[in-house]
Amino acid sequence: MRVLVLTGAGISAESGLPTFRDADGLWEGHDPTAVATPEAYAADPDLVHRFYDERRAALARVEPNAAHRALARLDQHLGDDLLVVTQNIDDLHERAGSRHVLHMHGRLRSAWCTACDERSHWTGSLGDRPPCPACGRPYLRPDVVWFGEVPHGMEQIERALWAADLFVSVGTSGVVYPAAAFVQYAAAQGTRTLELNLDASDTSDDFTESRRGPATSLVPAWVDELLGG
Ligand code: BV8
Repeated sequence: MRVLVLTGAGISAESGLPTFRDADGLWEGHDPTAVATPEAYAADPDLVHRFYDERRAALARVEPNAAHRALARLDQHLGDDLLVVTQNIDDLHERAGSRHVLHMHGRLRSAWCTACDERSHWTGSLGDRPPCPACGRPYLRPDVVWFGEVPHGMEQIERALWAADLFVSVGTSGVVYPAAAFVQYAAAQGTRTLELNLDASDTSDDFTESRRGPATSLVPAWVDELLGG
């Protein structure tokens, strides 16, 4: 049984990390989708660094939840037959024990040097323009995929979608492309698709089955079902 699980901000919500569309969905009065762009970074790098420095600091204060842990348990059983493609830039899947994770939108705990192109593990702030560990120059940016930039791992994701017997989406609003189109790609080749989400999403109608509820109850229950209890 080959499984591809796509996760979004909703799987980390119960760990205390706000989703993009939480409540008023604003950060310092800005629409996050307007801050997560190369244009915003060019126009006001301090604002964009603050946006990511605050989220990177918050990440140190939260833990994986039962949904992340259930997927890690599934990883132990399925190994290479499971791929978790996450839109999230937090590292909660890895901290829960998942080993097969692809961050298609990058990672908060990574800094990318625009001078030498090196990526470095990073847990501190970037707003004070620290030197790149590889080249020493002060040109580190958040290693995340902004709107208008190309997501990571698209070829690997398309191969995994093609091979999957089951596509499961957890905690995503189905607004952002190309991730939002994965369910149509899977359904077009007859793959069974399952949505586990708190609310209806933009793509709920495209799923074979859609279950409503918090990830910390839906995901463990689904993993038990898949592994036979
Ligand atoms: C690209 C990293 C070309 C940074 C992010 C017009 C039409 C279609 C597309 C476009 C268009 N104009 C522009 C585009 C393209 C654009 C796009 O899709 N824009 C949207 C706004 C329309 N996309 C891009 O630019 C992408 N690049 O297209 O390049 C290309 C394409 C293919 C191949 C090659 C090249 C790049 C997009 C990446 C942007 N970066 N993140 C950062 O994090 O700061 S996106 C960011 O927002 C997240 O990563 C995530 O993807 C998205 C937020 O979505 P969700 O994760 O779903 O979170 P959200 O808050 O929306 O929803 C939470 C859900 O959880 C809700 O449904 C809620 O009900 C549920 N939930 C809440 N609590 C719980 C829960 N569920 C369960 N339990 C709970 N407790």
